[in-house]
Amino acid sequence: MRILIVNPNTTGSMTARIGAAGRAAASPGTEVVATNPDMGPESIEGYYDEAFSVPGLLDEIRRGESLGFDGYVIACFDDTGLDAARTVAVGPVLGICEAAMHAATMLGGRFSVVTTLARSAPALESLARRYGVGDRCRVRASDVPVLALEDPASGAVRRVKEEIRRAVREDGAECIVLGCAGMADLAADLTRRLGLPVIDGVAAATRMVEALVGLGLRTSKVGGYAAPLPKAYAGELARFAPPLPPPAPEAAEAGRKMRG
Ligand code: 5HY
Repeated sequence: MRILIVNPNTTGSMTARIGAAGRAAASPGTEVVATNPDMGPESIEGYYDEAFSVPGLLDEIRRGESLGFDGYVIACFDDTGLDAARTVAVGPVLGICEAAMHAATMLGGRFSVVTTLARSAPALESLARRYGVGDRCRVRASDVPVLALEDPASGAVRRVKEEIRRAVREDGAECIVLGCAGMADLAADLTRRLGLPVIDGVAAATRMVEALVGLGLRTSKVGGYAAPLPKAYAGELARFAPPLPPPAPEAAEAGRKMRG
């Protein structure tokens, strides 16, 4: 099977690390491709960035459909554009927050999310309530800008680890969820060092998408995730108007052949 992981921000180095985490988690025989839009914010830190990352994200999902991908991961901890992405995808689409939070509830009672900036925390608290785990989840911010995680000299990783240790001490956290796709490469080492599950949503979502595809399950199209209705879009957004062009037959066929 083929899984497309979309980093909705436009920082290629982050996409590369996200792709490596997804490939490390995937089963043999599963091809994982990581991509990011070429338009939009370099990082997503709050509601405004999140809004402007969605058009580029949807472009990548549409491209994945034309290439015949079987499932998708949205690799931003805000689960950016998740519902809209599900309306244009046939296969399963998982957000890394949703996947990591549900994994945490299967491994422990209370868990703490350690994210980047404080401004990102309210959206994650809202997602925890939406996913039905709000009463078991504490969200902490490590006061680290997203792109500082791309700079080993920034001290960002040290600050994240310090906040994780505080969460274990002060929250009674039984699991830790890494609250940024850019933290994906910290999970294994921290799990060993801290002696409790430290969950990276990129890996969790990749394996969960594999499971759903392997069960032959796809996104439901009988309700809110039905394909967008045809209508006109004005101005610079005109190219996003539904009906979305059907996957180009040769590209879709090529995609199916690549699946093997
Ligand atoms: C993420 N931002 O996973 C989120 C994390 C955050 O660009 N990728 C981003 O801080 O909201």
